[in-house]
Amino acid sequence: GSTTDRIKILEKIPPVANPQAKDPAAIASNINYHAHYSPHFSPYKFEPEQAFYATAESVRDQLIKQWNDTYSHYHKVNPKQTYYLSMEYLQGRALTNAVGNLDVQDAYANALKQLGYALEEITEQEKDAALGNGGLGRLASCFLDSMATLSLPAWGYGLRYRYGLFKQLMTKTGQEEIAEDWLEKFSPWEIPRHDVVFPIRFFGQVEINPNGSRKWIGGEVIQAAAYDVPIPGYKTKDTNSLRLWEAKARAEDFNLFEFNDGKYESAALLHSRICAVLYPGDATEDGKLLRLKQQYFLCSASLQDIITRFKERLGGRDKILWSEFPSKVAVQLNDTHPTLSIPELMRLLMDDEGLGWDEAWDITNRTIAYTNHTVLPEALEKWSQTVMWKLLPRHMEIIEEIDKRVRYTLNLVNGVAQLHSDILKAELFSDYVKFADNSELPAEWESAKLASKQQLANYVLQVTGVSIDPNSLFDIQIKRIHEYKRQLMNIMGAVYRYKKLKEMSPEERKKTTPRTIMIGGKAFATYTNAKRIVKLVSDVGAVVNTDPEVNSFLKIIFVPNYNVSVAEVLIPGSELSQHISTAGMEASGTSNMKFALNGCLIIGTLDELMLKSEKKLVKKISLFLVQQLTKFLGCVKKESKDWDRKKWTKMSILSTAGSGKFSSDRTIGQYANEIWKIDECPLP
Ligand code: TH1
Repeated sequence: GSTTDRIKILEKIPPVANPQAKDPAAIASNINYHAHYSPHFSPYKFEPEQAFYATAESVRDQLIKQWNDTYSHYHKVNPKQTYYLSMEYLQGRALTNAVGNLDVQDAYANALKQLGYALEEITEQEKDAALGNGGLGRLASCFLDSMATLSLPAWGYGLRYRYGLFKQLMTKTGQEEIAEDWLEKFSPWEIPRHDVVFPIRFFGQVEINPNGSRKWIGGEVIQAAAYDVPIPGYKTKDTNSLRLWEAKARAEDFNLFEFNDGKYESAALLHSRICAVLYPGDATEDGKLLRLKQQYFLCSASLQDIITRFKERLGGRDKILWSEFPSKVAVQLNDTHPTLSIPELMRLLMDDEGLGWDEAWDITNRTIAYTNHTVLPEALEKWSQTVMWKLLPRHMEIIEEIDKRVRYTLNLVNGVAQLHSDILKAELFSDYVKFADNSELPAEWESAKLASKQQLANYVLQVTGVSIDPNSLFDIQIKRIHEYKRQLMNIMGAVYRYKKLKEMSPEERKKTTPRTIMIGGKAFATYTNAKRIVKLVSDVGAVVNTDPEVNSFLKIIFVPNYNVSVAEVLIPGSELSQHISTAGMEASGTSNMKFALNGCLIIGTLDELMLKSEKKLVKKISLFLVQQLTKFLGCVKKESKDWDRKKWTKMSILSTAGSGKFSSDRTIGQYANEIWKIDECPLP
């Protein structure tokens, strides 16, 4: 309808602030209330964008109730709580997830229908929250979801980047990066906490007191301000928090005289830019000073907050028993990025709370755990001692002391994968095999897959202008573009396929399985080879897709701007996906599990087959990485022969049936039992 039609509809529905609305009519009134009284837009417009914000605010009201209840429940029970520290979270869109978890999907769809909209049209309006690069950030977001779903008292801590991962625009020259302005209008999901602010120091010097204790003083101090994002669980009322820190200059540090003098770049203002942008590298080294500052900022703010909460929950006792700290707090570090948490906790315990080294070290050891995500040497962050001594002098003293004392003790670290080559053994799934052969399930399975493929085809047409056939085999590779992930080998395979098709007679071509190869992913802006691969894929596509002789048998698509919501369209529509990183280089990969769960067959590198020659090759990552092309094509050929619809469907059903182990709920359940030793704490 037109703008005037929509306003007429709104006039018939009284705006009512009823955050607990459950039935469609009351929800429609509540949405109308936000359209009028949350003054972000003119109430004389009710276009899809405004409708999205009003709907999101209405849903947020329901979340806030549960979020408050959960918080006060934890406060009362005072259970041991986990804090997940990560420099990255790839949350994607929140509205669909929130209405699903609150179990109000139908009610909201109905309410929006009364307001002249389809729910899908409204959810499409939301910008992705892309505060991460790839697998590591998405894993953190899946973990938050699972922690709430399992009713675990567990919070996430991260940074509120003003700009998240760049938007990828495809032009004639290849990828172009555009700033992702996810906060342009505002985010309906964040709750600014003006009451939660901590000072963060940089530079300065260490003062030694007469009694021998040490104190870090001077330098520059800025503020960390909290923004909370409610994280609802599935089929539970428990709603946890993702607390994102924003950097702010302190008013007293803002030198008005200097500013009036035309000196706009005062130290205070420079520091307030710490959270300006996410570092857009995925598993790459980055020794920049600003990144180190970001990391320390996250660690210090989060630990000060954790200690404050520990003190608040003493239950009226005035004496703090620090030995109790590890029985109330578990901190998980997502890769090396937040490891400054270790010297920071030591510093806070010793210098601020007056504990001795041994006690502080014992507490730190029992509180903090670390997960490793990669073996790529270039991803191990290194900082020069000169920079560290300047920026964090007290931490360097502590780090040197730790190094002296524990250099020869081996600590246990957990990784993100386990080789389980026998996991898909058919006998494990004998029950499922019966279902896979059952006469009704395969047909339903195939039609569900076809519907998802149709949606994907519509999406591809919309973003690339190329129409693809939902009856062709959908072969997908989506991940950050990296030489070790071997998108180059995949596209060379596609070129080989194209050449073979060109050589065939029309009759021979008709006997082949029509295939649509889709590749998507972002390349780090200064990673030249990765950007050349992006360009190559789209150029090969331009040739193949316009070749009338073969384009009904093969299409090659570069899917632009791969992100969480694009993945939500691609993965359900996939039949075959590529996980062909060089052997030993991919810590685990995570999209592989999402594909398998969605009934997609996956082609992967077998780590056990790691060849000596390949081992040598990967040391210096180079375009010779396509050496494995022949082997890859052999594998692809075998999979082509397997392309018998009935057989595929059975394999697909077994793939989904066998992927329960890869649910992040299972992972988090195991973390809770084995590492954090925390119990569930559901709302009564
Ligand atoms: C990824 C790994 O490459 C991937 O194999 C793994 O499945 C995923 O983490 C989740 O565990 C990593 N992403 C990053 C990003 C940065 C630094 C290191 C890694 S490892 C910035």
